[in-house]
Amino acid sequence: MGVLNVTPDSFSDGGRFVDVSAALDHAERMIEAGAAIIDVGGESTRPGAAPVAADEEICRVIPIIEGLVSRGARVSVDTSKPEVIRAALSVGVHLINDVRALQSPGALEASAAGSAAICLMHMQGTPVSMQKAPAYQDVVIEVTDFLKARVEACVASGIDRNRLVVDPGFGFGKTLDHNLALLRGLPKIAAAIGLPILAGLSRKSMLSELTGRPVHERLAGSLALAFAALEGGARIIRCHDVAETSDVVKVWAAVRGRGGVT
Ligand code: 8Y7
Repeated sequence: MGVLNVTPDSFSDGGRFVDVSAALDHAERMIEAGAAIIDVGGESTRPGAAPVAADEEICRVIPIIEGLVSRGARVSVDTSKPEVIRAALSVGVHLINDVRALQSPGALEASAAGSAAICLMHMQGTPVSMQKAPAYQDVVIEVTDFLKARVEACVASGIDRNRLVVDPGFGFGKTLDHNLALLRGLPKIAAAIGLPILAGLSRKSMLSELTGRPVHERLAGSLALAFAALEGGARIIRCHDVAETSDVVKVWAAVRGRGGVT
């Protein structure tokens, strides 16, 4: 899954893809480099980022989703808002990627009305507060229980279980130790939930703690984390550096005798 930010304030690609044709070109390059899914986001979850109104988010993401769908790409929308979910479904989006796991009022109903896949992510707190003092008794158990409960809420709303993917939400209300515990706990989470796992670790600040490097020097660390996530059972890797991450997936698949992964 390649990240396509269409926000003027995203921490890593901020302001670089403002017009539709530039965004589509970047997506095209990610697809050529091996991305199976393009994740289009119009609101940054970075702490301190300005909130975006639904109509503004729709203006940012819908032309790009439409363009990508018409080119035959598989497209994900990174949003929590029911209005954006409905608009994206109406232009044929394939996956709803919600860092709030459809907990915003109306998001569950909006998603249930379509047939797209859904990624339910765990976050402790809100994007503004989440890194202030993340605390858990047992992060693996708590994240697993939360994701299970959200899966059940989806099923109770009429969403078929086979539409769902879960994500522990690396960096969303987690210290370095929490992130590492979740990475080690991926097989346990996968076994407990029985759904595909998506992992987003690309360029995240845990790599600053581990390597001391600024955001654009975290490629090697990101690739190491991608390999670790695959080893733990993750089946979708959300990343910025698609060509390099795609090589990691190919090498991992060969090492583990899982040829044919695309
Ligand atoms: C994730 C994500 C971000 C993630 C899923 C960033 C939108 C921050 N991270 N969605 N989104 N999982 N499912 O560093 O880890 O890219 S935004």
